[in-house]
Amino acid sequence: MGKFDWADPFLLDDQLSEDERMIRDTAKAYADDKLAPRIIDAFQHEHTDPAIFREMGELGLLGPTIPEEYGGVGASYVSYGLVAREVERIDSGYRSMMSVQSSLVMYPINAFGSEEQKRKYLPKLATGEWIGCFGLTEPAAGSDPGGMTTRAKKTANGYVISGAKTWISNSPIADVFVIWAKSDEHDGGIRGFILERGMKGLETPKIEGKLSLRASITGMVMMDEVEVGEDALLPDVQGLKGPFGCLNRARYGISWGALGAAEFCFHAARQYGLDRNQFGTPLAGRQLFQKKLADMETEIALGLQASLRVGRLMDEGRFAPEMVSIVKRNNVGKALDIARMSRDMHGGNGISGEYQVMRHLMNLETVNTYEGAHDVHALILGRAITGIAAF
Ligand code: TGC
Ligand code: FAD
Repeated sequence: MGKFDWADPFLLDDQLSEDERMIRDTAKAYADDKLAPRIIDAFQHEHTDPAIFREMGELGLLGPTIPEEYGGVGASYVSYGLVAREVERIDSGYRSMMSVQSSLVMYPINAFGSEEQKRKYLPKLATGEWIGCFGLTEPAAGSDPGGMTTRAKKTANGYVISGAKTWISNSPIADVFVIWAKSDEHDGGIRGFILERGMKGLETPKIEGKLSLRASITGMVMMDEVEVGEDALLPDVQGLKGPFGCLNRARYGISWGALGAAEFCFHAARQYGLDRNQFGTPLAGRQLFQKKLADMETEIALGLQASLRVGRLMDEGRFAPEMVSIVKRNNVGKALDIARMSRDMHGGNGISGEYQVMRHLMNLETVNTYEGAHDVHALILGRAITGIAAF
């Protein structure tokens, strides 16, 4: 008979390769030593530290799946998920900074970019010397990005881009902007462009006062006739499958990351229940308390197995976007429930920043909405199940 480990009930650790365990351990050590000591203050003061990109870059945590010749480490998607889990165990905002850079900026340049674009941008994004952002959402086009109004007009030497993107992670501190726009040269088809800080007509105002993801800066990208050369166009993709191809990877990473946040909240509730006595016994000795812990452990264990399976299929080139919708939707929804439950189990202390569970709860509200809102993923699955689009 095997031994039962409450913190790793299905022995996930045994399902990983040595390389995967190594990158996971690197991410965990970094998260514990460098991110955990910063987060309470950073969240409280809405402070984003750009040095985090360089620190992550030094350890190979940015764009880990990108080939070595462009600055990545050629790691598996399972490794990428494990990194997201460790970083988000500390804070969803830190994972956001990492996943935008990796899946939404480095991935499209590697997958859809020219050789010159790859050589110019990827190595500096991999070290964190340059920070990237991804502009898809607009004030009037969120869940329906096909409704975007940002336009790229063809000129003699390139394009002129005008429009506004909103809710863009990293934008106020970004050097490199992957922007999706409708191009008149391509019959209004959606194309990707790489813009750079300092271009005339490009502004990136910060969105102030978020109550969620406060350690990850968010802003707009305002483009007023920004002139770019031909070399700004990502040559190898046209249509929504460009941005969605990036989102598949980022959403998959989030499915692991959200469970990292859930694990933090589960472990914190367990410890709190062991330490805190009421009515003469530890709270952890009460049936209702134990049922909640059992529910948390069950959902986390099942969700991790599902993400691992999708990651393995991604590494084999056999994943379908709907698989990603299942794990993004389920794991984030369950993480949100777990964070809320953990907050409740901490009683009054649960609302203080010091205990950190309420911060995770507030963060997960964003995670449930971005990268395809919870209900939008239900509709993606509903379409696959019935053949009828209900968007
Ligand atoms: P639809 O007709 O379904 O598809 C249009 C074209 O795109 C293709 N496609 C995909 N390709 C690859 N992967 C996927 N997941 C794909 N989904 C669709 C599709 O095959 C088709 O190609 P083609 O060649 O036939 O033209 O498009 P629709 O307009 O009906 O879309 C509906 C819906 C709901 C699926 C979609 O719009 C959606 O997913 N909406 C959610 C929007 C979203 O996720 N936005 C995320 C913004 S980025 C962000 O939040 C970053 S936060 C990061 C952080 O800080 O961590
Ligand atoms: P809406 O689309 O207006 O949706 C509002 C509600 O309506 C949701 O509950 C949704 O589920 C529901 N709904 C929508 N359509 C339907 C339907 N057909 N049927 C039933 N219900 C529906 N975007 C980027 O491009 N890049 C980024 O880096 C980025 N970072 C972000 C960071 C933060 C902190 C946040 C909050 C958002 C970020 N986003 C980013 C934007 C994010 O992807 C969008 O907020 C998200 O896609 C939802 O769009 P929306 O906010 O316009 O909501």
